[in-house]
Amino acid sequence: MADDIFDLIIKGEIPCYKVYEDDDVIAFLDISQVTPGHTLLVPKAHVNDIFDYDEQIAEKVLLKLPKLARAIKASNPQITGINIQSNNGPSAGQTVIHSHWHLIPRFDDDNLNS
Ligand code: DGP
Repeated sequence: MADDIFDLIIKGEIPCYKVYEDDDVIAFLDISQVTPGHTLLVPKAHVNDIFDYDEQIAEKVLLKLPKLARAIKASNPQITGINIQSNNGPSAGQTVIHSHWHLIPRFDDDNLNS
C-alpha cells in the first residue's frame, strides 16, 4: 500500500509541528487550525479508521487522549475546553484515510458554537 500523508509525517519525510511522539503514536498540529492548538493524534500503525481498531490499537491510542488533552489545556491558560473528534469514512468527512483524532481547544470567546 502506498504511503499516505500521515505515513510520510511519521517517517519524517514531511515536516510537521510535533507535540508528542512515542513508539505507538504521534501528535502534531493540524495544518488547518480550527482553533489555536488544534492537534491530531495519529497511530503509527496504518489503520484506516476506527472500524480497523483491535483492542491493542484502541488501548495504545485512546489512552493517550486524556493525557494529550491535559497537556494541551496546560499549554495555554485561555483554553477552557476541548472538542475531541474522529471522522471515520469519507461519508463522515474523513479526508486522510489513516485514523486520527482531532483535539480542538476551545476558548470562552471562540464563537464556534454560534
Ligand atoms: P479529516 O478531515 O478528519 O480526515 O482530517 C484530516 C486533517 O488532516 C485535516 O484537518 C487537515 C490535516 N492535514 C492534512 N494534510 C496535512 C499535513 O500535511 N500536515 C498536517 N499537519 N495536517 C494535515
